[in-house]
Amino acid sequence: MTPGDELGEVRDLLKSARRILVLTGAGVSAESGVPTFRGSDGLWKNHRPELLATPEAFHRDPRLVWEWYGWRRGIVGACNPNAGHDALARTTLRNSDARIATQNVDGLHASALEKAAEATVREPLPSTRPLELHGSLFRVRCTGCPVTGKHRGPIDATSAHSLPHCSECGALLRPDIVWFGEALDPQILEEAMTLAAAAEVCLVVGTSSVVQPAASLPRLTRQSGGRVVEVNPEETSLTSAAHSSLRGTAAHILPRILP
Ligand code: BJW
Ligand code: ZN
Repeated sequence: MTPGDELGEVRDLLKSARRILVLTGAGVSAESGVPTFRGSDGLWKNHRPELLATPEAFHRDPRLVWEWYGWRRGIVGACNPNAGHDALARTTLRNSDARIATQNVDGLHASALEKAAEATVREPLPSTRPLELHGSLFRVRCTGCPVTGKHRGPIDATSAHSLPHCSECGALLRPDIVWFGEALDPQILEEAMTLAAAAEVCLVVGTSSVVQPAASLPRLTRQSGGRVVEVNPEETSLTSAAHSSLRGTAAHILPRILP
């Protein structure tokens, strides 16, 4: 089959399917200017995950961890959704049985959805909200009480005192992000697993598919008889288990395959 035939086949599949789960990773935001994690230009090339993205790292040196997340907020805050986010947003607005589950913490799917909803004068249903499996760069939670909330401002990491603190109990706030060794929000994970098992198609975009439990979602679709389609310029850990692998970038391929 030529790449053009495969593209057309996937387009037909997505046109006829109703229940679609889209699983995205850092690659979907790469063309917006957000760095990925693995690979030659990835964040983990120059930053050690065990010093920055674990609860132990935060306990040891909250200033260092907040400094890193403040830097990342600055990068992501200057980025906009790309044609891939936009195509996915239009699909989830049109089809209430299509849902995005993202490993990304950049909020770009939600921004694209807001933009698409404005363009159609259609209020997005709460059910179109992307499932943020690994949390958000722009939310915090308290280390001392159950407080959580939005937090978009710059981070002053010059001293332990200047870091964000809880207005309710005074304890240190932390990024509301799922670090290595931490459990995902059980409700969000449960919802993603249910959608994956029920999906006619799981469309997997821009993830190396090595981080669990997210990487197992497409396998649930496959086990229950659904199709798995991958969009990625590179081969990944999922490729051998995917029914189709479209080699190309998210911003190039997604507008060509989504109805
Ligand atoms: C393009 C493109 C373009 C480029 N278009 N594509 C052994 C030891 C220790 C732990 C484990 C272990 N084995 C398994 C584990 C568990 C661990 C895990 O999976 N580790 C693996 C790495 C081995 N998982 C966890 O710890 C998870 N929790 C857990 O398991 O809990 C269990 C538990 C249960 C009950 C109680 C307690 C615990 C949590 C995982 C959290 C992951 N967090 C991170 C960082 C924090 C977020 C942040 O700071 O931003 O999330 S890790 C990092 O990887 C980030 C990402 O969301 C995640 C996935 O990465 P992603 O998105 O796939 O990015 P890349 O860079 O890997 O890939 C980019 C892809 O895009 C590439 O394929 C490119 O080709 C492609 N691309 N340009 C399309 N233009
Ligand atoms: Zn508190």
